[in-house]
Amino acid sequence: MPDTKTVQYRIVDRSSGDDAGERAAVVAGLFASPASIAPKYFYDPLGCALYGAICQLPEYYPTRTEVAIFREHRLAIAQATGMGRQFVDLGAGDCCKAEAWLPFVSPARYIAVDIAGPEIERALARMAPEFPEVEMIGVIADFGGGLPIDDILDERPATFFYPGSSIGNFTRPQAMVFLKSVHEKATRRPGSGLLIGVDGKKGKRILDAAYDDALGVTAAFNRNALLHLNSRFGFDFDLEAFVHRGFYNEAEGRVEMHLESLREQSVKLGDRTRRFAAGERIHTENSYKYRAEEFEKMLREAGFASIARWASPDEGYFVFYAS
Ligand code: AVI
Repeated sequence: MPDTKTVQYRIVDRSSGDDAGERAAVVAGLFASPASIAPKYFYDPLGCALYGAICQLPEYYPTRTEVAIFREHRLAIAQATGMGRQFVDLGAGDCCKAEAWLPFVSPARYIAVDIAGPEIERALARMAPEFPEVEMIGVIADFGGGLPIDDILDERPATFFYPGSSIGNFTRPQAMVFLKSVHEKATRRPGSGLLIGVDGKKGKRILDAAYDDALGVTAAFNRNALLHLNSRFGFDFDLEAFVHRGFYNEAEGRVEMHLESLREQSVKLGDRTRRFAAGERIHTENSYKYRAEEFEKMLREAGFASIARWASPDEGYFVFYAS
């Protein structure tokens, strides 16, 4: 008998579809000095799996710390956000973090937004039968340049959920643009708010280890960006010729990840060739860390007037609900 169960979710593809434009932007980033690769290129299927493994590493504390805050304060946070709303999961990935919230906030709609299409599709197929009363929508989008969901949201209040300290992967100006755009969407739907996880500033030893773990999973995650670019755009990066660097830059208040060329080498980027000197780095990610007051100030600057905060016992990780 064929499986006749109704599909209870839909996927909206808001990815650019402009492969040539994307490729040109990647090549321009690689030819710049210093060279860079946008962190979105971490998240092909293998990169998503590696990120899942990172979240389980003993050194990588943010995920388990945030989960512990959510567990401990579940009812108070659910009370702050309210029930029966639209629950908008930004950077949803495998949707596991949001899944734990659904029974407590009983949303009318769940909207999962992520650049990794196969990942959200798999997650919604898994979740839809568990929550038949919730309308489920997956949106494939890179929301670094804005949140393309105005026509998907309806007029009901929305909880914008941005966990995992992903806000740290934006520069401060980009983070402000993002917070203002969420605030603007929230204002148009009274009763809405932003539930966000933010990693705090802490000692260099802890941060260095969190982004350069003993098993080398973060190194694999970083180098996989090269593998992804090779398969997506036909480049010929030799993965063994680049080494992972991940460390806390205290002056900038951010963890930086780079790929460092082990020797002088040439890489073919289609019809152009990029020469790398020994020791030259490709900057692949920033992960900004914030003091609680610093981030609260940004939320106020973005227009949020009411801010609740929950912290880990060591005050090293924060969850805010801003409305
Ligand atoms: C997704 N993001 C919040 C992670 C972070 O901590 O900046 C990505 C990551 N990079 C290395 N490890 C984890």
